[in-house]
Amino acid sequence: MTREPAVIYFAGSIRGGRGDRALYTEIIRALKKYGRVLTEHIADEALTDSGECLSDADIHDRDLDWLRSATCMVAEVTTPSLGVGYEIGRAVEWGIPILCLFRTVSGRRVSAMIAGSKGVRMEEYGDAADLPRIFDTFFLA
Ligand code: 6IA
Repeated sequence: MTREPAVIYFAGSIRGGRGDRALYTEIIRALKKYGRVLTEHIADEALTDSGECLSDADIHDRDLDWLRSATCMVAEVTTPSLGVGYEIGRAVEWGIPILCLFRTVSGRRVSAMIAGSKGVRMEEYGDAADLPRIFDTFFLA
């Protein structure tokens, strides 16, 4: 049986902090093996408040439309982000499968509201080299 390519909503911190932006590029590259990524702009270096022409309300509504249309969500949660947490909550509510990626080396701990949610699959990793194994299990197992 052939498997349909996934429609992937990738979430990562924007106003929460851009320290992991380069890593988001690697994650998106690795995700493309499994399907279409709706949110490649998350890794865009040019994504700044000064360059954004949409209102906050337009961004919110557009992103939730994309999230609702996705077959799964992958969220990098090492850099804490209100927006990513909110998107995870909505995806849980809608029954969308969610993979959360967290880098243990950060010395941080993920919010209990994410780590403790039954709707979330949490995977800890060291660096991008660990992603193919995690993605194979999530998408192909
Ligand atoms: O609270 P945060 O900004 O860190 O939230 C990031 C999350 O919310 C991401 O996963 C995105 O899906 C969504 N999001 C938040 N802001 C934007 C945005 N521009 N464009 C697209 N998605 C967004 C906001 C203005 C920005 C250029 C600073």
